[in-house]
Amino acid sequence: EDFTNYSDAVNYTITGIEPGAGITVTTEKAIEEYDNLAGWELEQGSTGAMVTELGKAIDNEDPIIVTGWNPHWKFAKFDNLKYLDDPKGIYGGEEVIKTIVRKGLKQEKPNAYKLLDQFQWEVEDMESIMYESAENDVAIEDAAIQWVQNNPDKVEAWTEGVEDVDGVTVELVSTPWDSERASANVVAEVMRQKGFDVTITEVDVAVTFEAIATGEGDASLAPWMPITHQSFYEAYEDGFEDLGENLTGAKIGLVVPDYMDIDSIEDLKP
Ligand code: PBE
Repeated sequence: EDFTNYSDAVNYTITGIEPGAGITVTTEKAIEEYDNLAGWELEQGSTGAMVTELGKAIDNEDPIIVTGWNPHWKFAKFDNLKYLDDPKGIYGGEEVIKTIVRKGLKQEKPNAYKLLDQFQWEVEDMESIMYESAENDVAIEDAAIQWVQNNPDKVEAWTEGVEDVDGVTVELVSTPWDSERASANVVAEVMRQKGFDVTITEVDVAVTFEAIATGEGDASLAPWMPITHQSFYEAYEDGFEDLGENLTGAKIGLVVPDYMDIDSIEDLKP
């Protein structure tokens, strides 16, 4: 048996996540652009199912190729994962996560705008909430509240010059991944402490951008750029204001266990 023929073993299938994810769109593009991926398929489902499949494969030392990203706790849970090189640069290099707000927010809710504009944190901050939730079975909401309590210096920087308010509503629109659930819940908690009445609505990537562009939602901390959500961003960019990065050092790509003897997307056989 030829164990180096991973393509056959995985049935020419990449194990993906939700159909609406940016990484799903990007991977469809990779399948088109890499000649050696002609005839390959992206199996779509959910992040949970992907992680389950990945865990099973690793238990059996079976080959598997998944759509992966950082920050995510799978890299801590499985310490043997690697990104495949992407010589065509389809998945880009460094990704950042941005804050976008609806037009008019600055005039109508200046203190909310100021806080959102000042929010920015590090990969390690976001990961600590995700790990706490995944490893200790703590709800992201609770892990986020705990993080806010443990990080007064950061909270102080984000709230500098922000006045207390009395029940001003803020509608945060977010995507359903742990990374964005962490940022949304942290910012929501900090805003609540300043007197805002905050709701978080979790929707698809496309709906996130649409909601901010139409003014249905006030803000989102969820856009991954410049590659992951590029098509959504460009479709709606006339309708929102971009407040810049809230996190740098994110990444997306194709991920495999390191017992697989390949390094590049181009090593996959057609
Ligand atoms: N992700 C996590 C999302 C954004 C955050 C990379 C899975 C995606 O849209 O692909």
